[in-house]
Amino acid sequence: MSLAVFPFKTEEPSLVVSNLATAAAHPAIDEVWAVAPEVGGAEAAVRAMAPEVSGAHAKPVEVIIQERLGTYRSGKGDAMNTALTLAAEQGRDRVHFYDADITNFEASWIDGAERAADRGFGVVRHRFPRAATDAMITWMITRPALARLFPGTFLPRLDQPLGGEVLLTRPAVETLAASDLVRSRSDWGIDTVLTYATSVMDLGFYEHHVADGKRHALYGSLDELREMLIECLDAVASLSGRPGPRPGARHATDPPAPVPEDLKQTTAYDVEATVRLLDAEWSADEIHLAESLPPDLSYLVLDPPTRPRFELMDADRWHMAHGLLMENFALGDPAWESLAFRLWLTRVLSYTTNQARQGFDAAMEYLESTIRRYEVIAAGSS
Ligand SMILES: Nc1nc2c(ncn2[C@@H]2O[C@H](COP(=O)(O)OP(=O)(O)O)[C@@H](O)[C@H]2O)c(=O)[nH]1
Ligand SMILES: [Mg+2]
Repeated sequence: MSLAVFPFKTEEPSLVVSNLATAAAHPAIDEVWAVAPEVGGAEAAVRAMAPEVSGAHAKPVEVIIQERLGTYRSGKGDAMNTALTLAAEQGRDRVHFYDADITNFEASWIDGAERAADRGFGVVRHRFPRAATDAMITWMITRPALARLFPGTFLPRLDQPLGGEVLLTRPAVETLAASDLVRSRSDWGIDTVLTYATSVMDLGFYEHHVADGKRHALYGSLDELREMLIECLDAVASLSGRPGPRPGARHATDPPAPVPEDLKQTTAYDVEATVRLLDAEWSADEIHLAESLPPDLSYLVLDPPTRPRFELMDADRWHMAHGLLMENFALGDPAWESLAFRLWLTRVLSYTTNQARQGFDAAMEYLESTIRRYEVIAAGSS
C-alpha cells in the first residue's frame, strides 16, 4: 500500500483538503500526510478538516509540522525531508508526493504512477504540458544545466526536473532519507537534488504523462519567482562534478498526447510588470560584478536608455551567461543574487516577446532545440 504526502504552506485550505480527500479515496492509498511549515494559519484550518476526510475514507489523514533538517533556508525541502525520514523509519513501500495547489488533481495521477511501479520502476515522475511562458526556471536554468553537466543521459531530457509530483518506492525512499545532499537541501533546491539523486539510483525511472496538464497557481510579475530562481540555480550548480546516470540506465516515458487548447493560450506571468523589474536600482557591488562580465553580456545588462534591454539575450548569449552563473554564482551574496535575477529576466523576456509569440508548438520546439544544442556543445567539450 502507498502513502500520499502533500507539502503545503499558504494554499486555500479547502483546496488542500480536497486534494487530501482525492488521495484518501484511492484504493492504493492507505494513509495521507499534509506537511506544513508551522502551526497556525492554513495549517490550523486543514487540521480542523482532516478528521472528516479520515472518517469518510476510514484511513489516517495526518497534519505534520516539518522539522528543521536542512542547512539552507527552511522551506519545501524540510517538508519533503521530514516526510521522507518518517516514511523510511516506518518502512513504507511506496510514497507519492504532490503539490497541494494543484486544482485538477485526480485518481488517474495515482493510477499512472502505481502502474509504472507495478511494472518495476523504482521512481516515477509525473510530467505534463505547461503554458509556453510557464516553467521559466526549468527551461532557462535547470534543463540547460543538466544538459551541460550530464549530456547524453536522460537527465537533460526530463520534462519536469523541478516538478513536485513523484512516486518513490522503498529503496528510493531509504536512499534519499540517508543522503546528505538531499537532507541538507531545505529550500526550493530540494526538487533538483531529488531528481538528480533518484536518477543515479538505477532503480528504473518512469515519466508518467498527465495529458490535461498541471493546473495550479500561476504568477504576477516574475519577482514572485526570485527566491526560487536563485535557490534552484544554486542547487543545480552544486551538482557539478558529480557522476550522471549510468549509460543505458532504464528510463521510459509515456508517449506524447495532444495539448489542451486553453493551455496553449495561457500566459503564465505578467509581462509588463516583469519588464519594469529591470528598472530596479543597481548597487555598487552589482555594477562592479556586471562590469566584469564579457562585453557581450555587460552591454546587455548595464543599459543606458538607448541600449536594448533584453531583446538580444538569445540562446547563445544565454549559454554564455548561464555558464558564468554555474561557475561563479554565490548564494547569499546580494550582488550575485541580483545579477543572476536580472540576467534571467532578460532571457525570459527575450524569449517571451519573440519565440513564445509564435504559437505554442513552435515555442516548445524552439525550447527543446536549445536544450539539444547545449547538450551537443557540452558533449563536444568534455
Ligand atoms: N510544508 C511546506 N510546503 C511548502 C513550503 N514552500 C512551498 N511549499 C509547498 O510546495 C508546493 C509547491 O509550491 P508552489 O508555490 O506551488 O511552487 P510552483 O508550483 O513551483 O510555483 C506547494 O504545495 C506549496 O504549498 C514550505 O516552506 N513548507
Ligand atoms: Mg504550484
